[in-house]
Amino acid sequence: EDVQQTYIMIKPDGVQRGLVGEIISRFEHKGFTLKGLKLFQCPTELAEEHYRDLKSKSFFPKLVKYITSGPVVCMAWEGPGIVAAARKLIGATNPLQAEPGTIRGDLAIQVGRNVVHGSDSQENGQREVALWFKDGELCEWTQEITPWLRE
Ligand code: DAT
Ligand code: MG
Repeated sequence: EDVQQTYIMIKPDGVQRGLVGEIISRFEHKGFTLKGLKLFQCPTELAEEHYRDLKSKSFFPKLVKYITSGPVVCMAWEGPGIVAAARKLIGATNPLQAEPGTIRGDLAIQVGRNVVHGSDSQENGQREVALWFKDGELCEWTQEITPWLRE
């Protein structure tokens, strides 16, 4: 079975707007497994490393300022095919293009305030979980309802 890990982050606008519970619920209700969770004030260097592939973009300084503008909620989630599935739950980068029913499609109106991040590949899922969580911050646990979610 194709069990993967992905890094999901509720951005400062999501925290300020009181959307933390709503966003976590989307992943919980889907049936994925939470492996790590924390409220965290992100330092500039970490935001720059997280978004290193976008360093050459004109919006990069604004993006780093936004991500560091208040606490974020960092999450590691696990499940079969979760990297692509989480991207679908999140919706398109531009919330006005995101389908209704997705997090961004339902809860946001602007690319610069799109409330949530999700890793875009299995490799980045591994990289980002390792970047945002220290050893010991992830929890190894058995979700007892798993047989009701997966056969
Ligand atoms: P995603 O977050 O959907 O993976 P991305 O990795 O291409 O999108 O970009 C990371 C973030 O950068 C995105 O969530 C919001 C911001 N961003 C992307 N394109 C932008 C643009 N054209 N103008 C302003 N911000 C942008
Ligand atoms: Mg991305």
